[in-house]
Amino acid sequence: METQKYKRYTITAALPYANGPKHIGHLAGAYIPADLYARYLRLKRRDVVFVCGSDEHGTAIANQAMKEHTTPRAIIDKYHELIKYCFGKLNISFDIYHRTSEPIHHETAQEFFINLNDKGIFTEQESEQYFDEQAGVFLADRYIIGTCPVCGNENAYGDQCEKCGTSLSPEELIEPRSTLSGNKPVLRPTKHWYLPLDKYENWLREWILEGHATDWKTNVYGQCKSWIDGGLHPRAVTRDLDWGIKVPVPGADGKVLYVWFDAPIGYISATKQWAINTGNDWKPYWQDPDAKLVHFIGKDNIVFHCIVFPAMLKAHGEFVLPENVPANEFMNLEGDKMSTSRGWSIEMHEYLEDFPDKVDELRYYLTAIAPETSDSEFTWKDYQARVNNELVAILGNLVNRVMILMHKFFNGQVQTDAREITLTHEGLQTQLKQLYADLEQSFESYKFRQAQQIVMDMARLGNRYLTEQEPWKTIKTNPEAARKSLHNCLVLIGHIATCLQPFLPGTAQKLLAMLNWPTDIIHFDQQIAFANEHQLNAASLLFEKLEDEVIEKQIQKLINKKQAMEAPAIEVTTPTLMPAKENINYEQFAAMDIRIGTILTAEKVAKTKKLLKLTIDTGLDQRTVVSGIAEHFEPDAIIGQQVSILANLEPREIKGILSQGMILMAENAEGKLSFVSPGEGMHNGSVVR
Ligand code: B3M
Ligand code: ZN
Repeated sequence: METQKYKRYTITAALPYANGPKHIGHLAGAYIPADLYARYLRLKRRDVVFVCGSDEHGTAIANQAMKEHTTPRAIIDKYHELIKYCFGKLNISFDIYHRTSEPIHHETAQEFFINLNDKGIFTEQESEQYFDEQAGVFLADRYIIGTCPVCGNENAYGDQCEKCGTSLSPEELIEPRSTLSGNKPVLRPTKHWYLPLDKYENWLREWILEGHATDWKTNVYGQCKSWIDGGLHPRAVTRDLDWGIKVPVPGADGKVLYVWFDAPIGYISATKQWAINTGNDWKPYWQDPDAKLVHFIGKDNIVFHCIVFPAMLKAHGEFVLPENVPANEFMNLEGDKMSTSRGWSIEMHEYLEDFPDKVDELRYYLTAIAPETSDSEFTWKDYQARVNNELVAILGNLVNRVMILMHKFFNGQVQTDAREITLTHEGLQTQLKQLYADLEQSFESYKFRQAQQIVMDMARLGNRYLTEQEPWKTIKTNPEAARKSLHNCLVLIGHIATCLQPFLPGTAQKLLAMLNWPTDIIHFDQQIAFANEHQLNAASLLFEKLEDEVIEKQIQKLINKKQAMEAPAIEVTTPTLMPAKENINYEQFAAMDIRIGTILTAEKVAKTKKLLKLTIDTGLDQRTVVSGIAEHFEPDAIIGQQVSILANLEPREIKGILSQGMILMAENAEGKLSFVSPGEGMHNGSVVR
């Protein structure tokens, strides 16, 4: 019996900002490791809740709304859906993917603030901040532009000059002006609430620097140490902004909670919502000392998860503290930093569009090169090599050989009696046992790269054993020996399927189906057993070899994307205004079922100039629509776009694709197209009439 210190596990993965698509670097940094850990714990029959959701407040959202000439609400609705869709497709097994715009989160964050405020934790301080007198609001840094004191760029932002990269504060700008009115802003006193981190310095020193010196990763511990040693200062937890959670105390009109105050509380609200959905109680997962709280994040979030949020939890007093924060370093791409805005990235949805059937290949590679101790690097060539030389040549090969031989020699029948449910080869048995022990040890210490290698070692072990035993030879001289060795291989494959579940959940399911085990999850302590005369299913290919062309195409695509980002395309136009049409009656109009939907995927239809193949979430379903807009929009640019769709248009086949409905477009006299998109808060499935 293993002794367990913790009764339940609360696993969180950083809430991604819903201000744009997320790339595979994010995936490797937080979401895959968190998923591996959560899946591992479930295989160990531990009580786990795994939560995440979209971070929908803060200037990141407001800035993106400004960039896209739309509202923050439209931005979060669009990107929340896209991000959630991608995580689902990538098999990230969240128990809930929540969002911080939900009322339950607003309430939870406000209660938290009130709790600390009532305890007298905060200090209130006045400071001077730029105010736009015409718009009547305080200006967040991004809403102020002016001349950069370093390079003279006349359009530098209050927080950064994008030309020379210098980070700035608004007071440094020469001739500042408001982006809202264009006027010169004035400095006005404003009051804010501060969390006095300085008062928690001693406690943090003890809790982290003494308490977690050996179990936290060195990169995490090191960052915490330099923050604490550098001296902690009070941090404002409120902002003058109109997008966010209202500060729930008198005298705070026009102020919202700082996004980093509300976002981590989002983990708690997500757990609350999960508990409501599933009939559980959320409290034990956050307040019971037997609960182990683990935050999975990227290294840029360390200070908030190791210092600020724990100080908030400590101040509140009723919550457990994170037991570990296994933050990862960054993953670079083909020799450069990954960046969505510079176009040097592989976005999750881009990968899924090109490789919808290679989810496990991506999961495998991202874990194989996970930036656990230092920055790592994704290259398409290395991805190809890992898939071909490891997944295909080691794992796929073992399974393929064993299945083929079993079918060839024994018609796929496992003839065994109940005594032979375990490995009959002692050497194999001992080695496997050791590998299991190492595997669990790796998981428990958050070494997922190593853990995955260990599962591959199981496959290597199988290949070696098979080569040694040569059942293709012994079948002629000693069929019983052939049967035994193949049987041992099958049992081993059963163990591999079990251990693969966290890493490659789709592949594990395929293996279980081949072995004809009718189960959706195999726990670690479960016996690998075959009934007498057990019949194996037909073998299917686990992985395909990746050809050079496929890889070259991806490298080219990356280069093209970056270039397109640097020089935006000019649209071709053909002016003519459509003449008025004849009247129709109301019934004819009412017969049309027009809905609001979101574009989930978009790709060019091969050998056509005009057509895009779109997947639309109509609220009713997800369906394919072929649309003649390819000359007007880049497929990647319209993912997540909300549109109006005529949903009950007779489906028809276009270039061999069944198109189910039509996207409504506005077209001006110059032939420019635009989507017909709704205003705020229109969810997919909303009716247009
Ligand atoms: N949204 C920052 C990020 O996406 C932030 C994380 C919040 S976790 C509570 O990197
Ligand atoms: Zn500059």
